[in-house]
Amino acid sequence: MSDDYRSMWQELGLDLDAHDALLGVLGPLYEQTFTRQPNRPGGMKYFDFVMSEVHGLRIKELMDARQSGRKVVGAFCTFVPEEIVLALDGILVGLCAGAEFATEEAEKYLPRNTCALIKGAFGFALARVCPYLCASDVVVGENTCDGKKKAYEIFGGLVPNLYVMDLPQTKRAEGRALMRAEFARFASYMEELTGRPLTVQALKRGIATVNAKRSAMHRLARLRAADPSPISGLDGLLMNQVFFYDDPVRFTASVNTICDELEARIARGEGVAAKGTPRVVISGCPMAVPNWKLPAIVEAAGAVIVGEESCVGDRGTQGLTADDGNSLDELLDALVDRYMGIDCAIFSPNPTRVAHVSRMASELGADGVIHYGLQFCAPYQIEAGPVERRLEDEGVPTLRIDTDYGQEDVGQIRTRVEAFVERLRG
Ligand code: BJ8
Repeated sequence: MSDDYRSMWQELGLDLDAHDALLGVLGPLYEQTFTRQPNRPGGMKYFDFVMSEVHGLRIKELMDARQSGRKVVGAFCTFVPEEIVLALDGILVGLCAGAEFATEEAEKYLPRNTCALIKGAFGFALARVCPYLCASDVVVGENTCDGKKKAYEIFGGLVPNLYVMDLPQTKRAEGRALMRAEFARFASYMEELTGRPLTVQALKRGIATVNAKRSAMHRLARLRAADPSPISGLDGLLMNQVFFYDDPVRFTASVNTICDELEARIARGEGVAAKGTPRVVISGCPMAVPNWKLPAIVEAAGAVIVGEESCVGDRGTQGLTADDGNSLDELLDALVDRYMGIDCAIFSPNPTRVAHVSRMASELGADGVIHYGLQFCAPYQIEAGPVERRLEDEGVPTLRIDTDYGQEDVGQIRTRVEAFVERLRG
């Protein structure tokens, strides 16, 4: 990354030494995890470039957009409706932290037994190493699990611009009504922030942009059903991660370009691994950049990951929003229809998630499912039981991995994953 960005980072208020330390780890980790994979599709070069500039060029784009009067909205969760942000000429970026940083500092604010995702977000904020956080005009926190809900009460004291969105815990009519009211409140807030009125035409445009982005990801997901798989799980995950950072129109075009290439590969019978390689779906907690720990272990053990039932994956990209409404009320209702379909474990009960994992395993021809839970994440760790039981009953082998962002348990996880892959081969 160019040194020219240093003055930009300084202006953003980053701690340059700490930020250098972070980039010093991320660069080699990316190189070792991604660029050395065999048989990568050529189109992944675009994603390598995006990642190499994720703290550089993309941040510069955001700053230039702010200069021209656009607003940047940072969000931690897939429930935040990008359609509304785009309709008001804003830009939505993901803020979830997929690495541990300044954990000791974070633990001055949070109990040790808080999930790594929340601790990581605090660590990045306290250490001032996240340019996305600093470049955001508003940071949207969402009251989902208890950990996030209570953490935002403290996080509000660490950042000057936190907006908290309430979210339902149930899919009943009352839950839907709450989401509808909160989306309307968010739309009003964004109107005030941007000084623009939300119009039917603008919201239709926002919906069309996000639908196109999700459709491209659906196309990618379908292509990953081929055997041999035309793309590795690591690269599939990377595209799902970049989904939250890149310009949506450019991202959509890049995903479709790669899909063209994958279609040609499939037609030639080419893949990243031999036909018959054990195929795995990963299900559970979101894996934000640069959380590549478990997928790297799984693919190094000789399996190929063919799908992610995760918010950084199929749970986040599933469904499209109907755009045939003729009023803001109708379009907001359609947005709520789409977002209520997200089967996050914060919903109780949450029966569609179990069915979702099962359907993915069958449609993608998976030989097994690995349930990934972050330690201290009660919603997903508890839901792992019903997911496993349903899949095992259907004859799909499962493995449960509970871990965090540390490297201490890598050896132990590798041993368990290798044994699981052997079971799948058998
Ligand atoms: S829609 S999954 S992004 S809430 S890992 S913080 S659940 S204790 S991330 Fe999530 Fe939105 Fe749901 Fe998706 Fe809590 Fe668990 Fe931590 Fe979690």
